[in-house]
Amino acid sequence: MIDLTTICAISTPPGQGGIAVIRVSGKDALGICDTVFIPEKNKQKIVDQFPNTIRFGKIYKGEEVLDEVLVSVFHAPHSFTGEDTVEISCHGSIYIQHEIIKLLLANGCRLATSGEFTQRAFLNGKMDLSQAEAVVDVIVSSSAASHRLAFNQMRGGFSKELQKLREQLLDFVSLVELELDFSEEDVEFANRTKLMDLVSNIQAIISHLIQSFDVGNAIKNGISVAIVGETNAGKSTLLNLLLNEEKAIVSDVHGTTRDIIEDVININGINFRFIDTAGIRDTEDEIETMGIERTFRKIEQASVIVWMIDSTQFSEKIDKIADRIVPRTESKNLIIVFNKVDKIDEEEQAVLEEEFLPEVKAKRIYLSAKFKKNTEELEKALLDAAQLPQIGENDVVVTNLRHYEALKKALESIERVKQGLQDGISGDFLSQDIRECMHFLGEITGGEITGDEVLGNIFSKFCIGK
Ligand SMILES: Nc1nc2c(ncn2[C@@H]2O[C@H](COP(=O)(O)OP(=O)(O)OP(=O)(O)O)[C@@H](O)[C@H]2O)c(=O)[nH]1
Ligand SMILES: [Mg+2]
Repeated sequence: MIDLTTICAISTPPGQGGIAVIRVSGKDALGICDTVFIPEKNKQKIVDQFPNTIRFGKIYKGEEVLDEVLVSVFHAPHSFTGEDTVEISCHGSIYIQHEIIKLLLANGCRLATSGEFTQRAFLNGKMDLSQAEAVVDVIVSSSAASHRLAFNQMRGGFSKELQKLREQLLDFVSLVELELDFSEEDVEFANRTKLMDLVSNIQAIISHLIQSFDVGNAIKNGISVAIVGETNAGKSTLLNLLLNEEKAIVSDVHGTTRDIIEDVININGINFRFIDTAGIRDTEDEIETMGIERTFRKIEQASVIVWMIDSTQFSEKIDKIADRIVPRTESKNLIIVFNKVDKIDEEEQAVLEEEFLPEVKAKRIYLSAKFKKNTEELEKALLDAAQLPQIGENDVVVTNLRHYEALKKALESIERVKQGLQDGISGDFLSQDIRECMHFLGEITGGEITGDEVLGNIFSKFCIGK
């Protein structure tokens, strides 16, 4: 059931800013705001104010003027939520913001719950669920790539793709079900080869969307890069260099880093999540051993591995570490970084270039983390290793785990349809599987979600005021 109470919340970030925006939405939004706002010029009420206009005036707390504000008015259904909406832009004082909210509550508003404005936009048909979810992604996007994906999804790019799929499925199921209606006569309206083509096409589109999740996830959450290697190789120095901040402790004591340290930075519009790890060595120290176990776990989880080697120290010890690192990086991108090249001469570097594990396929960089030499080359190697395809404005890439799960279920159903066609199973079984596939696709856009609990769960991830 749609709750029609008028809701209000501060939509700008918590704390003090230049200005703050308070949003009021619901059937009494205009009237409630009239109880606290008096415009500067004529005394026209907000309920009489033209929609999509802004007025200057004062907010009163009883006789006292609380603030000078701007009030923007939108009429249903032409607002974000689809309801009558007022946005009050006030000065950014925390006191003023809270006082205005208190006044609105006293005059009949209820405080909005997390994501309630967007939830209403969805319930009022202003956007489908995947678009509503993209609103959050747009808000939190922190790189050009994640912004582009989220924005495309919010504008309905993904929804259109799903709509096309559903239409194809509908064509398909209609043909199959038509046959069922005439089952006595044993006719075949749907040419089996044509059906097979159709189902293969749908399967390919769904698979493609599923595959895009790896890229989408990497863009949204950052590409994970584990910096690993022997103790004292300069891993923490490199992390600090990349982050441009003294995040990790650096010292010439072996075994300085014992836990995982990570942070995200943006290189050329792409977010990388760098993970500094405990140096690998044989040790009796219990805590250090636990740290090293974590290093190996991070190697498993990360998609790019930067293996750091102290160029001045490479010896038979390296083989032992190589045995522990190289087999774990087979399906990943490995970058070998020879660090501290400021301390070796050209001849020594040539030996490294020729003799260091020639059989291991990896990009090799000769770096001085301490003196910031060749860092650009490393950044370029990282961008190459990220292997992100160029994403155009209209490309659809799945970034949301819920969508990914639904697509996987849709794929299972469509694969059953394909198998069914091959096995010549009867039309009613085929139609059941096709309808199931449509159901899972519908879960993504929200058309097939009925439970309040599911919706509540999705919108609870939003912040209040959105
Ligand atoms: N000459 C030179 N010294 C460096 C370079 N990079 C790091 N160092 C020094 O090497 C020592 C170890 O650096 P760290 O960054 O702490 O090494 P780590 O790999 O994090 O070591 P653990 O945390 O013990 O595994 C420090 O004294 C650094 O100043 C470099 O490029 N050249
Ligand atoms: Mg360290």
